[in-house]
Amino acid sequence: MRTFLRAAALTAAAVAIGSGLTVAASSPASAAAACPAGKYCLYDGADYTKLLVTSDTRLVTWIGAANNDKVSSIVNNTDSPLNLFKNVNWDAPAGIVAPHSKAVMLPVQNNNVSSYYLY
Ligand SMILES: [Ca+2]
Repeated sequence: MRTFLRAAALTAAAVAIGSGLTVAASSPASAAAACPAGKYCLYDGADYTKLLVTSDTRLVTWIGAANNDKVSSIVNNTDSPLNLFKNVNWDAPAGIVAPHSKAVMLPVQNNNVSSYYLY
């Protein structure tokens, strides 16, 4: 019984250490810093977590089924504004993220991006 308890305690400690590392790696500062120079990054999380897209593609008429209506925060590390739209084919503007800046989607635009262009 005593041995079993010690093993359980060690396992719990290992899980706690693992969780701590995960939290540190996904903090807002490190996530934003992780978006490469010259690229934009789209995140599902409102705090620059849960990365969906890292790209420098200029014209995207459809974000794709896996990423549709999920974008909650954006890092734009390019030299151009990133123009976001609620519908496919750049219909219904949802905001513009200036070059070399980051933004969290307003509640009314949150989880509502379906297309975008960088220009
Ligand atoms: Ca989201």
